Parts: sequence; structure tokens; C-alpha cells
Amino acid sequence: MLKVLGRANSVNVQKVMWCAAELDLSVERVDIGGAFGGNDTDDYLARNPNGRIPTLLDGDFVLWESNTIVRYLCEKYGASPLFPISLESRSRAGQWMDWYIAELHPPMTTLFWQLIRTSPEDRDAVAVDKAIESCSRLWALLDNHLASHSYLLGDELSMADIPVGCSAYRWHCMNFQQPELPALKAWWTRLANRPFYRKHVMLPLT
Ligand SMILES: N[C@@H](CCC(=O)N[C@@H](CS)C(=O)NCC(=O)O)C(=O)O
Repeated sequence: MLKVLGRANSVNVQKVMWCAAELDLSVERVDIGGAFGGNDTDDYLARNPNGRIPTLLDGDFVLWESNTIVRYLCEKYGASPLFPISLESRSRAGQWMDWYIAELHPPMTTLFWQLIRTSPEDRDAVAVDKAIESCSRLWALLDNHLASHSYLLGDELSMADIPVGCSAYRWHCMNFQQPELPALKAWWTRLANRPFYRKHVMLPLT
């Protein structure tokens, strides 16, 4: 059985758990990181020298970096459409997964830490405004793409939707005035209708 080391409220762990569930894989998840700790022990660091979560154990094979784990699971255990067949479609999926990590994840992390993990009196209003501005621009770019696609690669869910899909829950559920982005909202609603997305991603924001 696969083992995932990482607490359930981590967006990076959620990607892996949601992906594994869509692939119908059995996973044992172990609470590590955050308040649980355990990611600074010698044993953990021997598996993941970053001291970050998640870490995947697939038998003797150990893997870290959540997007890489999603790709690995989809390629090893999945099939089209989750793991696209053509090189072009797989590369397009990689494009959106890398775009999320490089562009959207940093301002989303600022926003999440400021609005969810920082008490109101300690918030940095300038940082919040700047993060909302960056995120709004990037989510609008995705909204534009989704105006002509049901999912990131077309008509069906693929691995491309997984990282940015996890972040979309946080974007829609944090308490501030989001811009009107109807195609983004429609895509997010499609995700929210999936039982495994609800189970692994739509958790209380903590
Ligand atoms: N690029 C890494 C980032 C991993 C990461 O930053 N994980 C956070 C949780 S989302 C973490 O380990 N935080 C420390 C902790 O939970 O103790 C990935 O995608 O797996």
C-alpha cells in the first residue's frame, strides 16, 4: 500500500491525496508536519532532506515534491484522461502544473498565511493587497482559458487540474472580495461536485 507522509490540511498533501483517490489507490496517510512535527527527525530527513511534506513511499521507492508525486502516480497507476497520452497533451498538463508552482503558488501562499494563519491585528495590509492583485491577475488568466474549456486540458479532468484545483478552493473560500471570474467559478464548481475533491481538498482552512 502507498504511504503519504504529511498532514491533511497541507495544500501539497491534498494534491497527492486527491490524485490517489481519483486513481482508486489505497493510501495510508501519516500526520506529519505543522503542529504534528516529525519532519525534522533524522528518519524523515533521510527520506526527504527538505524537511517538507508530502513524502510518498511506494514500497522502497521514496519521492518528494508534490507535483512530481502527482505525475508519478498518474503515469504509474493512471490512464488517459488523468494521464494524457500524447506528448503534446502531457506537456500542456506540465505547463499548467509548473505555472501554478512558479506563478500562482507564491502569492496564494502569502494570501493564505496572512488571512488564515495571521491574526487580524498582525496582518500586513500592503502584502495582502499586493497578493490579491497578483492572484486576481493570474486567476483571470485561467478564467480566460476556461471560458472555452470545461477542464484545463479540455472536456475531462486531467493531472493538470490537480495542483491549481486545490488552490482554487482556498481562493474561493477565503474572506475577501474576489473579482467576478465566471468560467473559473464554473470549473471550480465542477471540481466541487467530485466526491474525492470534497473529501481531500474541501477541508476547513486552518
Ligand atoms: N515544493 C514542495 C513544497 C512543500 C511544502 O512547502 N510543504 C509545506 C506544507 S504545504 C511544509 O512542509 N511545511 C512545513 C510543515 O508542514 O511543517 C512540494 O510541492 O511538495
